[in-house]
Amino acid sequence: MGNNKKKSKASSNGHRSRNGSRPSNSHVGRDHVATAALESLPRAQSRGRVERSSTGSPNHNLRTYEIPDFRLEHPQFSVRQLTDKDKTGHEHVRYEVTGDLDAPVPPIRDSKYLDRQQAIEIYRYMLLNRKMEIALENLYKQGKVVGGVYFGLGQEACSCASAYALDQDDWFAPMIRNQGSLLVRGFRASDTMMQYMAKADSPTRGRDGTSHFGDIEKRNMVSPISMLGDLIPVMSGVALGARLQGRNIAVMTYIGDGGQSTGVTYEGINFAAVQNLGLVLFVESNLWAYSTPSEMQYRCKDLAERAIGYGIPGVIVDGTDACQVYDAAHEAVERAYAGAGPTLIEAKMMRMKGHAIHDAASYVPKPMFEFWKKRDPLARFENYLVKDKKWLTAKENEALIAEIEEVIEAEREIAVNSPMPTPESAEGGVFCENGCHEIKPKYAVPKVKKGTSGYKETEAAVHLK
Ligand SMILES: Cc1ncc(C[n+]2csc(CCOP(=O)(O)OP(=O)(O)O)c2C)c(N)n1
Ligand SMILES: [Mg+2]
Repeated sequence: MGNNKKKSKASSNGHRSRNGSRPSNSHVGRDHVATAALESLPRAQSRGRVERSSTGSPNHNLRTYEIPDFRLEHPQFSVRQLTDKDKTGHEHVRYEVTGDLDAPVPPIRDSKYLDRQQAIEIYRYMLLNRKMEIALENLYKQGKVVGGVYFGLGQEACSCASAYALDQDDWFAPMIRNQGSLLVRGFRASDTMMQYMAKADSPTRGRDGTSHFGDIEKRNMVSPISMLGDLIPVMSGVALGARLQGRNIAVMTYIGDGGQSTGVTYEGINFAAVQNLGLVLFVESNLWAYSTPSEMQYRCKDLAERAIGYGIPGVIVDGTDACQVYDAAHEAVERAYAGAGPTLIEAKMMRMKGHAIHDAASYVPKPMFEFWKKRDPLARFENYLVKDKKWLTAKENEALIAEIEEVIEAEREIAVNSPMPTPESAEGGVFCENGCHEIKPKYAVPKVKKGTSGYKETEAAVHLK
């Protein structure tokens, strides 16, 4: 990050528009474009639509695909890496953004499914999510946090509206940006606060300072796994387990634009695709992975396009629009219940803080923050509910905000007043001990086919030996 600029050299990573500048129905100039509405394609969203070659004869080798894109705007800008040399000859890397950063903020797209009460409820969770994270930042600054703090600023619509689409029997697995999803699933703000403070009453009783806890009893939550992508096969396995117990459930998890390139991500989605498991995968396309811009992470234009390779539906939504997020999640959940397999939902938005509290994100070009600040999911949804739909009066909105502030203050008190764990408690509850909890089928006793007693040695079995 050099200020003593001499000469700027663009890296070979090029200058490419990211964040989906192509209008949803513009297929001009693309060789492989294709077709499919989410609901109408139960398995794969690619269809071999026969194209005509330039001579007019049908080209049977050319497939076409389509990725539905529900956004009402397609931001047109890109980030490139430059290297500056300072007076002493030292090289400094910085990023530059170019493009249309003055575009007007689009409206919220009306939901096909949400009614007034549900929309307000999602807004309430988003408010809780935002205010909880402000409280967490203050707790950190007061020295009350053990370790770091992660934020989902700018991603509250993605976390809250997605989890809101799940039924009680469904499962979810959050990542670091999804503290809002936990609130929707019934965790309290004080749970997350106490967790960061490693308090005795925290979900892990002080054994973990961040978010590594789950709940297999009430809220059907698999603990976050820090190795990026590893939750995906685990969640596919949860869906498979439920199916063996006679149920098609939805299992929702999240992966970042950086994390989605890991090998295990591919394996997990592929397994869910082949087995038709109800995985609902949100790709949180927030333009950064640590300090690496998305331009330097992958070559395809939109990450939803990767769904084509898996043979599953992929859709794009504006991750700052709670209605779009909810609708896509709801349709994916319905597909899961129908046993129609996984869905990949790319939610485009921006990580509005650094990776965690230690990271000031000074490498992010300021105009990018300004562009996305105008697209703040909470402010946009508030405006939609109060001014566009008139589902909340200004007074009701004020009262709701005041109520949330009171709730967060009470939760903060609970968290601060919880004691630190006693040293001797550290020896228990780390490994599963006899009788610590019962592991039993959640939905029903798995149906197993009774095998015949005779085992036939087939060629495959011999080969496996
Ligand atoms: C397999 C693996 N590689 C690297 C890391 C270290 N790491 C943790 S978070 C992160 C960046 C993640 O970026 P992204 O997936 O875009 O998610 P975001 O932080 O933007 O939500 C990295 C590289 C990890 N946890 N796991
Ligand atoms: Mg990211």
